[in-house]
Amino acid sequence: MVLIAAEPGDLEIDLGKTAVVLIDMQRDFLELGGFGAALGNDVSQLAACVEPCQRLLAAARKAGLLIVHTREGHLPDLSDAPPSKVERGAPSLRIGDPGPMGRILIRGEAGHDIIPDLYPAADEIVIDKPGKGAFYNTPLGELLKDKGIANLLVGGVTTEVCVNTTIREANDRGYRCIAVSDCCGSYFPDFHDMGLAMIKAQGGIFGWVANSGDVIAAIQNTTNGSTS
Ligand code: TIU
Repeated sequence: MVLIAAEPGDLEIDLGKTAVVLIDMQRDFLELGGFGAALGNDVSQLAACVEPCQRLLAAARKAGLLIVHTREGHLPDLSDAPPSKVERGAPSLRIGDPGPMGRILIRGEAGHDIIPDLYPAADEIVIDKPGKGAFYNTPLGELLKDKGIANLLVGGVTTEVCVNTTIREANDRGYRCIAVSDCCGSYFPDFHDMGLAMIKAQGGIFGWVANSGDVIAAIQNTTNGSTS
């Protein structure tokens, strides 16, 4: 058992029942020419969470934690993409359109892949998801159940969209979710802050929020974790 300094209160968890879940750290969201940019977003806003995610991943790998990466995207024939999603808004490129990194948000295309800095190791799990939440229409729930996982350390993009949706789905399924604050990123700083605030409000209505320094210190089972 380790104690993680968190809000709204410190949390004691069994690391043997804990997984790191990195949400959608894909070129389509973090790089120019992908889905995020096509929606009109400033993708440079997401760069700050990459390095903390690298540190979290390194600590988790060293400690032997279960590591799950997710990717949002659709089959080439768009059979798993609701028209209401494809037709939404007025993006410069729609899901399935050809872009500089291949077809936008389509599995197997360059843009759909995870950024090189956070590339999954061969033994890590990669969950392809058609929705914003990582449990909807994916094998994630069964997989976590099989592995006896009870706690999720969650980072990724974007804080208020896929990270929040996944944490809400996980919370309803009985998982203790800890959003690792600086490992999450949003195109909108205000939404990032409120996305985290909503998780930890009301006594932790969806879960807990902790920074990567404190989480990594707990994983390493040290006591000098209060860095920021
Ligand atoms: N647009 C936006 O903020 N996010 C997404 O569409 N997907 C994820 O958050 N991964």
